[in-house]
Amino acid sequence: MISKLPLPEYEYAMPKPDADFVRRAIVYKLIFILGVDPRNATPQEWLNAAMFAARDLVTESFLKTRRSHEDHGKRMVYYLSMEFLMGRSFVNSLINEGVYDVFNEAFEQLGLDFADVCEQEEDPGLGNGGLGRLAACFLDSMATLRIPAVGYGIRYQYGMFKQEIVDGQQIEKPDLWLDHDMQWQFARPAKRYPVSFGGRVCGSGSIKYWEPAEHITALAYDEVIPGYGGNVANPLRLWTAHAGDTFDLANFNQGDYFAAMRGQTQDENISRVLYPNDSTDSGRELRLKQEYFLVSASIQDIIARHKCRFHNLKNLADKVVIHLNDTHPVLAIPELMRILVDEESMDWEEAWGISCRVFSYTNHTLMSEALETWPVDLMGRLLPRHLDIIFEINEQFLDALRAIGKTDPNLIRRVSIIDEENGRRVRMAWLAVVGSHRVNGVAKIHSDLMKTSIFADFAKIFPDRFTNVTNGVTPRRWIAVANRPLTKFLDKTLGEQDWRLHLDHLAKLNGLADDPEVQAEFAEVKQANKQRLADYIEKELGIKVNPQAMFDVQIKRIHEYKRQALNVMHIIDRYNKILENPDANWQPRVFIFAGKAASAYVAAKRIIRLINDVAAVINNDKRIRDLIKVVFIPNYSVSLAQIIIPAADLSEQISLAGTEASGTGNMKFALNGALTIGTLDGANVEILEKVGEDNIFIFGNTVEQVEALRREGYDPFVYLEQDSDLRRVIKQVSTGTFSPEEHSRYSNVMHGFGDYYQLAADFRSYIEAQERADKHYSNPAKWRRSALINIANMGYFSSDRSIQDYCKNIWFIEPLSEAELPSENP
Ligand code: 26W
Repeated sequence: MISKLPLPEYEYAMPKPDADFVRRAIVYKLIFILGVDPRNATPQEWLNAAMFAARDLVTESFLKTRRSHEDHGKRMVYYLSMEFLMGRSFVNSLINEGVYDVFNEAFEQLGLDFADVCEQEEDPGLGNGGLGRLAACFLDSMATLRIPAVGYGIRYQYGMFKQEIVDGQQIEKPDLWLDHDMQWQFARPAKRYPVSFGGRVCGSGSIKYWEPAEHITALAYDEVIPGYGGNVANPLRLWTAHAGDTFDLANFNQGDYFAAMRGQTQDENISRVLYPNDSTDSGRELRLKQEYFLVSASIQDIIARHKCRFHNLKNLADKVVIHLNDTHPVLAIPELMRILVDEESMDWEEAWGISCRVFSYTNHTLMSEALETWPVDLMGRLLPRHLDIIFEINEQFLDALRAIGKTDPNLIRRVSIIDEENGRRVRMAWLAVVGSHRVNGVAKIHSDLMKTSIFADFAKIFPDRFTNVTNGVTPRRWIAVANRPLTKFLDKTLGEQDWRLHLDHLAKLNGLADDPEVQAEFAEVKQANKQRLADYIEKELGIKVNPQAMFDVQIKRIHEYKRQALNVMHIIDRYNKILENPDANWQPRVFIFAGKAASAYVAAKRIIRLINDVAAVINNDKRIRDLIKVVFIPNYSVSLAQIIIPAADLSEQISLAGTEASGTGNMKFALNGALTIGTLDGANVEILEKVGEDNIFIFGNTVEQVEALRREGYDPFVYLEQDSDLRRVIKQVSTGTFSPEEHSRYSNVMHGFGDYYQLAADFRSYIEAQERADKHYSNPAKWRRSALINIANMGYFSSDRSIQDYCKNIWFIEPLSEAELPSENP
């Protein structure tokens, strides 16, 4: 621990944020940390050196922040998540520390291309999609708002796979992100905890304990999360599995060194790879082990820290809140109960009272296939004592229900944490609801639906437990890092108040949206970003796109419910109509897609192939000139989003109403001045409220209409019969117009066309919305006005606002006050 006293003997050479100093620091790191001669250093090595130099600047705030938390006995929030999609750290840290220009200048002095050096950084893909990126935006906001917080996750050796497109199809390649740079994280070899599995439960009655069979060690790495403004930095602690302490001695002593090592490698598999699956629960043993690995190490760490600060656990719930990012870390509840009851000898009632006050839970999806359940057998084998505790929690919960007269066996069956019907499974979402003091959804519509669908019974049992926190995104990464031209424009146009900290100040643009000068400057910003993306596309894919065309963008995980296929159907329809009527006043468009499909999700992979097949036919059809270009940009990631989003004119948010919990891409696009074409789903509903119906293109059935169709027995052929354009599109796809070398490739689109996500029902309304978008775009002043109004009204969607909501209604956490801020150095 660092000393609390300003001791002279702890004086050190303080890093100074000026260009001269920074240049020297970089060269110093290059020579003395990396052992590289500056005369033959590669851009990668320069980056590594610069990252060491930048880390020095954030480390002071990092250590001081922690000391402030301790000195003031702050209540802390621990954010547990199996995924953190942080994006690159370097430029983000420079911006948050306020030293971007200084580093830029230092690189100029070195005669190096700063942008090129920054491009060398790996983008750690430790998440699948929205849930992981939300966790990253939240960490940024928590540090910026000086919230006493720690993130906990897994340091997967392989993150999200790298996607290549070969012959139009997705190929997965391993993502060895740790190969090049690891200097951003502090290894904490002293922070290690045993994580146990298997074995049996001993004891009887109220005295029970777990005798595990197997132990793995969790080792900590701390990533520094600097808040904007440079005062505060919080840790993201990532665990890695380490078998070093648990050598198979039996094998070793028999001289079978290799057998002993084999076991070690298997143990270390726990943190080997991120499950590349964002919907259907894998049900695989290793995933459950990963979840417990995160939970066990984190809870041990939280308790150790609490004991060190307060010396007893009675006040745990006053000082600690643990947030569960979806159900993935929900084993934290039985784990805390086990420690309190079995190891700390607390009685069950007191422990349960504490536990419920400690935990809160966010639900991120209503789709039943994504709700985690684990077979009782499997859990009993890996975590016998936890299973016991879950049974006990369930029994007490059901008893309490019966005690207040809720005895209906159907209700009891529905709310039981143990699903007795599908081969006995533990319902993790039920456990999360029963064991937390708050449960929230991520957009208004989602939180409402939660209470009427999956959690309907629980909403009646615990009416005060359910709440909403609409998602948000950090303006630091999604404007200041991703969109330098817009940053300059906003700084100039908005004046003093820093929109990076108070996104509401964007509202000033409402009064300027008609100003021709402001519009012209904004147009330049957008054009510069479109040119940058056009250059990227040409360099990476060899496709020339017209930077004057409308950039129509859909980037996100590839999923049937997100309906990339509906987008493709519009493209084909437009293609048909241009061929029919080539001389009409067509608005040129570039359709841009990016996104990964889970490796086992066959239907999603077929959508990728369809996009590429359609692109190949249309892009090569001379008759289309450049009225349509279709581009699938491979290997979607945070860094790629940073290039694409600022360049978008139209943002496709076209999920079937009731399926997208919130979406956060929708917010990032609007914040960067794209107009949304979207359904009344997720946060689109709230975006509509903020920007007004003249500045967004809403289409499609509402949740109520979707449900009514399902109830009545949805029949896509009704729409096919009515709509000859739709019929033509489906016929072309299913008979091979876009797969001339294999006509039957998409034939099953027609046969057994179940259309679960009701594309046919929304087709016509989507086409009409696209026509409104064309018309709007044909009037540049009108479009720019709408774009500016979109930006102006995104203040609400700052993740700072989301975090403030969490602090007020869920976590009951106060930020460090001015007086408690980390003080000057010793
Ligand atoms: C079992 C593996 C697994 C992994 C991730 C199942 C489910 C998930 C998540 C629920 C997927 C996800 O990222 N959900 C998204 O969360 C975002 C942040 O709240 C929302 O904006 C998106 O609408 C939601 O799809």
